[in-house]
Amino acid sequence: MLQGDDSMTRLKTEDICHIDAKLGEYNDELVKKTGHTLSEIAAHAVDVEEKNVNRKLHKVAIIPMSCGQGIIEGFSESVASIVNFLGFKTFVTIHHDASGIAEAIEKSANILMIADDDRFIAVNLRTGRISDNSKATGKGYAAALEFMCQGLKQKRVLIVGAGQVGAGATEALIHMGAQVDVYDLNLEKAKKLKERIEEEKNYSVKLETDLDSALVKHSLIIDACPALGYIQKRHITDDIMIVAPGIPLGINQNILPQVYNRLIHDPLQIGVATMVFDASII
Ligand code: 2YC
Repeated sequence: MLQGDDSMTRLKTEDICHIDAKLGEYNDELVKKTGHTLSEIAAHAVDVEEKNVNRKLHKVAIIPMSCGQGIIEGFSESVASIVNFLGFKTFVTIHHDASGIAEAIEKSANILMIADDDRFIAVNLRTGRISDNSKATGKGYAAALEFMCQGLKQKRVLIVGAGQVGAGATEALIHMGAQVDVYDLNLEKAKKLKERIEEEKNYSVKLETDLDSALVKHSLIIDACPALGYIQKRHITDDIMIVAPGIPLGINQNILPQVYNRLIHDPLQIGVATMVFDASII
C-alpha cells in the first residue's frame, strides 16, 4: 500500500556507493533514452543553455552533516562525484557541520551543499540563491520526461505523490504545456497542491482519486511517492513512459525488463545535477 508521509526516503550507503563508478554509463543511458546528457537535462530543467553555464565561476563544497540520523557513509562523496562530472570544481570538506562550513568558505567555495534528515540544499553564497533537492528533483525529472517524449505540450501526465517532488514536477510540467493530473493517497494533500497551483499559476490540476484507474488511464507517469512496487503489469501499455525519482522504485521488480527502455530512475543524479545548475544561476 502507498504510505502517505512526505518525509524523504533516507538513502542508504548501498543505494549510492556505485554512483561514481557508473556515472559515464548512466549518462550514456540517459542519452539513449532521452537524446540528452545529464548536464543537458539539468540545464533544461532550470531553463538555462547548458553551454552557457560558466563552471569556472563556481567552486562547490559538500559538507557532511552529523545531525539527526547522522552521516550516510558515501553520501557526500557521491554528491561530489555527480557535481564534478558536470564540470564544476568540487570537494568534500574534511570537517563536518559548522567546522565543515567554515572550511568550505576558507577554501573559497561559493556553492555549499548540505543535507540533514529533512532538507538537502545547495546555497550560492554570492547570490543567496537556495536550491532544494526535492523541488529540483521534480523539475529535473519533468525535463527528462519531456525529452523522452519529444515534448509534452497538451499531453496528459499523471503525478503520483503531491509532496515536494510532485510539486516541483507539477510546476515544471505546467511550464511545458502539459495537462497535469495528480494522485495522492492523502486526498487533502492533493487538494492543497491543487489550490496552491490555482492561486500561484492560475492553472487547474485534475485530481485522481483512484490510483489503479489513474495508472491504467495514463501512459506518462511521474512516480513521486515513497511507495514500493505499486505499478504492476496490468498498468503497462506499449506507449508507457515512466520517470521515477529516488528510492524506493514504484515499479514492481518483475515488470522492470518490460519497461526498462522507457523508465528513468536514479537515487540522486538528476536531482543533484538540477540543484547545482539551479544554485549556479547568477
Ligand atoms: O551524510 C550526511 O551529511 C547526511 N546528513 C545526509 C542525510 C540525507 C538524508 N536525505 C536523503 O537520504 C535523501 C535526499 C538526498 C533526497 C531524498 N532523500
